[in-house]
Amino acid sequence: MKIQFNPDFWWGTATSGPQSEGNFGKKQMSIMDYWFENKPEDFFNQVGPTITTAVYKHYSKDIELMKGLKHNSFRTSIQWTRLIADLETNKPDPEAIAFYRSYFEKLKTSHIKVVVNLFHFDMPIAFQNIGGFENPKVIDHFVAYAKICFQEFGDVVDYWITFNEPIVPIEACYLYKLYWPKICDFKRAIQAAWGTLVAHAKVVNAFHLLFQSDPHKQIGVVLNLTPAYPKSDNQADVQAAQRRDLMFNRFFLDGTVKGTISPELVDLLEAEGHLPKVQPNDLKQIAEAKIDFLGVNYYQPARIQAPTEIFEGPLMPEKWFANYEWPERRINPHRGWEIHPKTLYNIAMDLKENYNNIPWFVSENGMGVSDEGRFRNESGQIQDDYRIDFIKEHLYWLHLAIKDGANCFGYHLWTFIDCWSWANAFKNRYGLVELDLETQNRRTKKSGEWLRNVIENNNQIE
Ligand code: BGP
Repeated sequence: MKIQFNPDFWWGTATSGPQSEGNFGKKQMSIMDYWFENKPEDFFNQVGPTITTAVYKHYSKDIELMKGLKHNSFRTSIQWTRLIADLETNKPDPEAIAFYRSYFEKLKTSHIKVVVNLFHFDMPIAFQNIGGFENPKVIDHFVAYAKICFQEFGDVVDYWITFNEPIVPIEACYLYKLYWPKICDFKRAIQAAWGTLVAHAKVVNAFHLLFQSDPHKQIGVVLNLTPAYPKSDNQADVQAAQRRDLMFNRFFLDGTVKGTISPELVDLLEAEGHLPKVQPNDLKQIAEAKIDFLGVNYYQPARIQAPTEIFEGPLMPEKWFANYEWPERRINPHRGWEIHPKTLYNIAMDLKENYNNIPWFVSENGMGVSDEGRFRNESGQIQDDYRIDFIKEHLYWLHLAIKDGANCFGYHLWTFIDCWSWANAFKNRYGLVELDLETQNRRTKKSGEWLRNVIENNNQIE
């Protein structure tokens, strides 16, 4: 198998501020900080966001390492809770501005395109306590924060992202009690999802107004797409999969790429009396906010069947569909997630055919592995051939999709250096570079060297 990507294809990795910066400088408390302070037992080995890759201190050296691995692009996020010193007045912190500025400038002078995300699950607790994005006041604060980011860093950063995986906090904070504040309330979930979409749209519109004369400045969103495959061709299974797709993929995909909401989803929610409260200008803002590009995080598809039992109790999406375990699925035993690279091709064709072939890139894809120390060779380097195979298979399908007309311009792996993760902390390691938590030493894994060779070898994979 020989695959080749364009010379200008984006190669790189992604992380986020809260998962990599560490406990330095001043910071307001996010829901993650608050959660850890109050329930450390929820976190793997009781390790919270205070222990990370400490990028705040090490970014300069890390960027050198990135250069060595031939990255031409990289995504991270600004922490709202770091940048803004006073959440009431939206006053920024000069120390935080200086940190991000120096970090982004170092990337730029190293010829690494920097993609900056404004929100990666890190709602300030003070705002969550007044309803998060359910509350229009919080949306206004988010827009004010975004404008400060554009003003402060707009000369260094060309590529911006409003939200990473906006559906995840809806599921994790509002439906399934996975992340703080661990609410289980479908109506509030819908209101928070609506508020997130409106916040996204207002930020995109503000961005386009600010940079209208500069075609180099672009803004998009990162969505985790999980195509829903029905268990069978039976109408009930097919309908269940469609409903799951509407809720968990199409709401944000249609809302951000087309500026519309699917009428089927509106009907479903209306029938339950669960339509969100809509402010006078919301629909106009959403319709006007066309993104310039899309980031797709792809890990696994969803396998869906019709609900198997009569649903009782307060409404949950499970009234409409149930998960099912496809007997033929290949599972990553460490993370429990299905490995199905061909789905990346299917996503690409969907974007081509139904989303006006919007320019997009794979903004996250990766394999989380626990206890990776087992795979060291005599010299101590992690031999992660499983990760190389995982990447190869996904790139194979991506390359076929590009041949078939997909408008995909890059591939970012999750992640550069093993990083902290929500609740799972350092359980699942994803990095091209290993982090020694005791010493903070970094050591490139076999996969990092492999990817460097791909890029050096003219973007060619054997
Ligand atoms: C993605 C998130 C990342 C990261 C990754 C791995 O959905 O955008 O922030 O956490 O998942 O997740 P985990 O560490 O739970 O395996």
